[in-house]
Amino acid sequence: MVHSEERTFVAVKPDGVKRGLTGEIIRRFESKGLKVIALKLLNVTQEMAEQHYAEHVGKPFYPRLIRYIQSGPVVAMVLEGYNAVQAARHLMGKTNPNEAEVGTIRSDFAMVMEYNVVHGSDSVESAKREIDIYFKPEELCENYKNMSELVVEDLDVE
Ligand code: IDP
Ligand code: MG
Repeated sequence: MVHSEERTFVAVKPDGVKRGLTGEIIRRFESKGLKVIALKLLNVTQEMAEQHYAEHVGKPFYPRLIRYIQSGPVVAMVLEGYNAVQAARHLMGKTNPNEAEVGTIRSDFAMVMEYNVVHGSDSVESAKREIDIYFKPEELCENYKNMSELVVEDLDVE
């Protein structure tokens, strides 16, 4: 990983997987230039769900959120790249699909806040925490380069 790169945790939520949107969602992140360095389909356990959404304990939508993330398999991934956290959030759009900008994943594929098809970390610290919930260190593949790294290396030189 070169200096200006960071990592983020992204997941296609159960509604996205069930609707067959996994490929389309990954394509958008890849096309942007983000590099997939870990990827798996899994069922989220109660313990993982509670860890992932610890910040939302006590909110009215919390019980539904915990049920939702366990309502089918999710596709979890780690994306690496320049400004990865913000880049992924920008592609996803706002939490409420009806406020998300047209052209973002949530605007294009979701109707309501409860089922907004994709998760993305909101900071580098959250990303580290969430990656640890979903992946073992050895599941991250760090030993290959994608095209966007050439751009990042150029930026680092300046
Ligand atoms: P984010 O996913 O855009 O980071 P958060 O505020 O972290 O949004 O909320 C986590 C998830 O909880 C959202 O993606 C959405 O699925 C759900 N959620 C958030 N706020 C609400 C709400 O007001 N009503 C119902 N569901 C919500
Ligand atoms: Mg969040």
